[in-house]
Amino acid sequence: MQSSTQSLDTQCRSDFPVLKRRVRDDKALVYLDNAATTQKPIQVIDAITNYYKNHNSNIHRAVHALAEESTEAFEATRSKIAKFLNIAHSEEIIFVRGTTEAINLIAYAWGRDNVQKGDIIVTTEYEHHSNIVPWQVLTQETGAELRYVDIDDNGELMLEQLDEHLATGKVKLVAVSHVSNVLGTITDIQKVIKKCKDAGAKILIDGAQAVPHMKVDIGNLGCDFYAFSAHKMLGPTGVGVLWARKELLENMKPFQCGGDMIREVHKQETTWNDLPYKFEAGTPNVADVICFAAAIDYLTEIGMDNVRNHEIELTKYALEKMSKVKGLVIYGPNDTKKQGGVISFNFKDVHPHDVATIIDKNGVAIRSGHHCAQVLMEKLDVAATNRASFYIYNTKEEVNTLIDSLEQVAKVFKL
Ligand code: C6P
Repeated sequence: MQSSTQSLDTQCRSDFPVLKRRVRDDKALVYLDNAATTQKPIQVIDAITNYYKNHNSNIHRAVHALAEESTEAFEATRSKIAKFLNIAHSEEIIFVRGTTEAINLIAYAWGRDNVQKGDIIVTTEYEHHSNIVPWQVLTQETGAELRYVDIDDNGELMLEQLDEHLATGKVKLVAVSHVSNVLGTITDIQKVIKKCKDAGAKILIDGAQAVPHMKVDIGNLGCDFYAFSAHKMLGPTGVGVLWARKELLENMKPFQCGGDMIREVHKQETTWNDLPYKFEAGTPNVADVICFAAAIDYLTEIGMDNVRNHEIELTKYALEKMSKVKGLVIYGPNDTKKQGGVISFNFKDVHPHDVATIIDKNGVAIRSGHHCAQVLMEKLDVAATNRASFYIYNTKEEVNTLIDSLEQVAKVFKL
């Protein structure tokens, strides 16, 4: 990374080899699909190569040198995450495959023993399927009820509905995104947590679109469960984190059985390992957990406030320019105080895939589709949207290319 007097994108862009790619008839790649997954800096790519070249070994088992080195590096990532998110007890950090697996772990290991007929689970209209379907399955199996907090016309949660649900006294769990992956809406998480605590309900936060983009202080949030994925914050795919309060984890049964999660096995019975290993069955994703540490180092060096400020600047710039493109409808708050670096939009009567295909010819990569949020699509009364999402390496010039490309679309469809 270069000097900090330069803009963030200038400081870090050259660390990302893929951003030098030319695509589609030699166009410069304009990667605006960061909410799906971010690109990886050379530091992360080198960390994985270094691990396989020099250290590869299973962990927590053998006593030889490589096993010791790998175990130490794996556990060092856990400690680094604890520091990054202000978590006092690193044994509360469970490595999983991603946000989806983290939420499923809670739905199975906590849900099956704590939710029953007559209970209510509350989620919201702007959740990713990963924070809806596990609760549908759980409530269908147990006879509990699944309720929603709706969104208003600005794409913000109608929290008075949460009050109504909590007032029943039957809510066991509220499961909510910290930041919506489609609208970019930032949930007033402190307010939601306070309401849940006052009502005695547990609270799970899907932080997949928050931890990569802003400072998150899990230690002081006061929630019960928090989930996020490494691949959305410069890290590798196949690694995610579930954080949960120790006493909850201690009282939960294991999610999967075998390998590291075991203390003693006899013919008819088994005892479980201590936290966090009780929830880390089998050989974990050692290489990717270890190289995730390089991603955290990279973000720490930048500073999460700088990450957020850069996204605010780009999003504000993009929203202003997009509001002038003919026929373009923008969903969500349209206000960077309440919105992360995500903008969803449609051209009236033009299918989002057509928009994405046309602008891809200019090298502009956005996502089109339902974004794994079909409940939200139903609410917006659309089958799909286009979505541009920004990260540390994106530039105002790239936003200009997006806008020029959208103007081309408007011309093609005579809007
Ligand atoms: N959203 C997107 O393009 P996994 O796949 O387990 O790492 O993350 C799932 C997930 C859960 N919650 C939120 C809010 C998310 O945004 C995602 C992943 C990607 O929006 C892929 S669908």
